[in-house]
Amino acid sequence: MNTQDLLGNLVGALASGHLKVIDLTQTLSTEFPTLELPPQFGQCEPLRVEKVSEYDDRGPMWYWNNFSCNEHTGTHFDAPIHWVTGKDLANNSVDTLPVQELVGPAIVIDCSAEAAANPDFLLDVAHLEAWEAANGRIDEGAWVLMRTDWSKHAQSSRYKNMDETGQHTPGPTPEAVKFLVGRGIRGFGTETIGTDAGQAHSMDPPYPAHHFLHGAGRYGLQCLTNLDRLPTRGAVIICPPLKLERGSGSPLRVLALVAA
Ligand code: 23J
Ligand code: MN
Repeated sequence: MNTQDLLGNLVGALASGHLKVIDLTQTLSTEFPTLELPPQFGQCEPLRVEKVSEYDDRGPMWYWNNFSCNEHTGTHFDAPIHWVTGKDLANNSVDTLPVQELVGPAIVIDCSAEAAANPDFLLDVAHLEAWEAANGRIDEGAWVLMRTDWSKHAQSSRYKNMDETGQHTPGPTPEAVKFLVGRGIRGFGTETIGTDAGQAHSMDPPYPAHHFLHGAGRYGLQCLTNLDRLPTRGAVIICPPLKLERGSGSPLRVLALVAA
């Protein structure tokens, strides 16, 4: 195989528009909603921004800000070290994970109709088997993206959909996550605040997507958007988190390459 041709074809397809780049990232603002855990636990900080200068006395020719947030604020990546099940794996933090795995194929499981009808919708094994019957086997090394169109609620209270019992947002069943890990997927991405459903704290095990994905050294992506613009299969995503020392995750830009 001639590497120069491969990269030349890629550059040519990008330049000609035969390959489109789609942004799967939500704008990270100080208003962007963050995860709310039960009150006995530590909480996720939203983005904070403090201006240093804007072409003024503090910096006459430059504009810049200091910012801070949680590793899990906004559209973000989850590394295996985030969960106790992945704590002893090799290369389990964002600074050490293999970068080859940060560019790869993505498939989309469309749950948008089900999630619109039921905010507590759970993606189960039967749904995945029906997807495979229609589209072929889920590839080893694929990112599996759960489309719910929940990203469209990011500006409203429906994004978290809180009531006295917590968040009500869609996610996978424990069995569905085990099935996907068995297929050898690289990671699981959602349009909601977690890879887990809003009510996943009361599942067995609690937070099964985090439990099984990270225990198997697989990754998570959360708060994605524009999944309705991706094909069912055939997209390639690029999702490198920040290289934070021993980081459990990080906000990032997620891009998809799609044949036009
Ligand atoms: C910590 C505890 C529970 C959850 C999460 C974090 C996340 O969703 C996250 O952002 O990783 S469910
Ligand atoms: Mn996270």
